[in-house]
Amino acid sequence: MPTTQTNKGNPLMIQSEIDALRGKVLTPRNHFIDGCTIPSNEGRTHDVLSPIDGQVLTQIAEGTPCDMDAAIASARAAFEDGRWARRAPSERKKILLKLADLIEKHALELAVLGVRDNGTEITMAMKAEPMSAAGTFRYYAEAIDKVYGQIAPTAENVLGLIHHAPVGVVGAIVPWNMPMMIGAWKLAPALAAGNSVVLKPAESASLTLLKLAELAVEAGIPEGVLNVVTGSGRVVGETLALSMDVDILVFTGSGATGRKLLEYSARSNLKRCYLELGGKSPNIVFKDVTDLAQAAKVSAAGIFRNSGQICVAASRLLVQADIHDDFVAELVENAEAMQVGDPLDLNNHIGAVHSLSELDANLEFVKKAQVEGAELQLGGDQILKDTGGYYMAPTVMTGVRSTDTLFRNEVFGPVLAVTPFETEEEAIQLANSTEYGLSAGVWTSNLSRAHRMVAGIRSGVVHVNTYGGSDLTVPLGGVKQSGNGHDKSLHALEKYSDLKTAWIQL
Ligand code: TXE
Repeated sequence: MPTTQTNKGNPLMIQSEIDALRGKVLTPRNHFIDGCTIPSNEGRTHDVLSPIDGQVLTQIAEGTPCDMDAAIASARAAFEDGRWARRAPSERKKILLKLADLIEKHALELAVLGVRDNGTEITMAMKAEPMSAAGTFRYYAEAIDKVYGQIAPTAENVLGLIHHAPVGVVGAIVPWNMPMMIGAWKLAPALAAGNSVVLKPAESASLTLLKLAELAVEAGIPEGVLNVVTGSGRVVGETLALSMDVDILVFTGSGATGRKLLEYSARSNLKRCYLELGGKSPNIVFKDVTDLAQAAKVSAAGIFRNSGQICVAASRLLVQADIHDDFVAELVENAEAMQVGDPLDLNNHIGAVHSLSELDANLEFVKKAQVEGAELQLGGDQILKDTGGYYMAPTVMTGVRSTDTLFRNEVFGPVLAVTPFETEEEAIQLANSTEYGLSAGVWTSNLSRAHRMVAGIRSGVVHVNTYGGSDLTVPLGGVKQSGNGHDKSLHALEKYSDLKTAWIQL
């Protein structure tokens, strides 16, 4: 490959630079507590495997309850002495803007590090990880000195002031898909609002967030305000969630873990829990779609990019019966044109599945769907086995009924379930017949129908004549068992502050 090859969407990316970074030997990583890198108190580590080739990439500290308690104590001390919380918003803004600049300066290094850790194709990772994280820090930095309190319309002899007060210590637990982007969605508004944070990354994708914490201190965020503890969910995640000294929990991950967090909250200090728990998002194509070819192309990208490991992935295609066969054929053609392989090769459109267990689970879903009567139109198998990595072909299954496992359960892999429908009412009924409600898509040239669909679909976001690609200005959050609360937009700030009333007799 010529060393000057760049990616059109990301002119910053040059293959030779990516290749140089991918060869970098990674020393084992410690926790980041109180502004320092600190090993596990028992000295234990665990191997981090790269999904690119299944080889050991490095080791990270295997956290203990003691490590987590130290991080929480550090965050609590930082909050109580006001080293960050009591700084003027305009000062916090300056520091967070500097952090955004530092992330951007290290963007390629962070993107490659993240891809080696989690397998996302670099073309997506660059944009969705460091660049998106930098944008998120910038957004909340710029916002925070424009947030005013209120004066209540009281009688003349009293003054009712409504302040926004930081909540205290925020526990953030994030997953392995898009750790920087999702991490920044939590960290940026939490820090902007003056809180301290203890972050627990996924055990299999901690590296970029550890680097981010170092950059935060370099930018001027005081020690103890942002701590990162690595290790298993069952040990350090549970300790964080059960802590009496953590005021709120923010989480993205599975429904099963979300349930546990609510339980831990009830068993401890009733801390608020905001949960983003994935989805089984319907992407609905009507026969009056304006541009069938474009809809098929976007729909393929909506499920297959990042091997389907995106919470809002368009994993259920509901297509009006009259155009079912044509649309599926067009979509399959697009999927076939998407090249799967080494995620650090700019030529590839789809990288690796994150782990062997995720890959096995994906293949199991395909098998079960076949047993339940669905037809395999494309893919269905592991590919590129000789690389030692975890790769799966884009998979399209038709004839999936609303009672089938594949229709109802999140696969979190490159597996599309296709179901035909006849009428608008049936489309809405099918769209709403899972326990999830995170994202949806509607393709139609009928404006009235588009509005009716937006109103009828129970979901946090409904895309019309597109899928994905929304920016920071709009909230992202689920309804039903996809969770509660919102990341992104000014609304996210609401989670990270309490309303505090001062009632003053004049
Ligand atoms: O999730 P977990 P996993 C879905 C997706 C995927 C499935 C399993 O369907 O196939 O979940 O993925 C921490 N107390 N999503 O196992 O376990 C864990 O260490 C406290 C959708 O990776 O929920 C990690 O940091 N924390 C999703 C985080 O929770 C605990 C993204 C998420 O891991 C814990 C990821 C515990 N008891 C998976 N157990 C999305 N919404 O995008 C685990 N953790």
